Amino acid sequence: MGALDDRIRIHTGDITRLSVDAIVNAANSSLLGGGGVDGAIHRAAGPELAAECRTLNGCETGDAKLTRGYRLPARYVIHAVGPVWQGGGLGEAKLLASCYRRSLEIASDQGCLTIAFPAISTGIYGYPKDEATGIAVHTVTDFLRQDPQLETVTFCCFDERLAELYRRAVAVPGEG
Ligand code: AR6
Repeated sequence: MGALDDRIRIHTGDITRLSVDAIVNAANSSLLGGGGVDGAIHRAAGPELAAECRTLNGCETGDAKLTRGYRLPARYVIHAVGPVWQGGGLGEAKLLASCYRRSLEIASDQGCLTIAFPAISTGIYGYPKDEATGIAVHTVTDFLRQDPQLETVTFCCFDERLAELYRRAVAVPGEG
């Protein structure tokens, strides 16, 4: 187990291209697909992914479920359901932290060494990006402190502006 700094990476690019043990999908509670990163993951994985998702009976907000990765370079997809931003007074922060934690627990239980996350809830679901990146970094950092197995957690950013927010959050891990 390396220092925490070595175990957190920030990558700018498309998460469907990453050769990690598991990529996390920003899904919705039906798990039946959608737009954004969910659409990209389903397109890259092929129709077998949707077929497996249909057997899972959906997923609660704040939780996550595992499937295989099919045609993706990643072996597994962990489908996490983040909250829709509704102003912050409806437990959004707790739900967002919970879906990061649940994804990490599932990855660890599955024996994954490497996992990559998109910025869950910050697209179609409207979560403010600076707050969401703080929560993501804080939750991942806490998890890595007590989990010796996971080697690297990658925050995969679609653009450089988001990557800069993660760099700041990693430099000053606040309360999230
Ligand atoms: N690789 C990495 N990041 C990406 C990619 C990609 N290929 N595509 C988009 N992003 P969103 P949400 C970023 O909207 O807000 C779907 O319809 C994007 O820039 O994908 O959790 C689901 O089915 C943003 O920073 O997810 C749900 O209904 C982040 O991924 C709903 O959207 C998340 O944006 C979930 O909304």
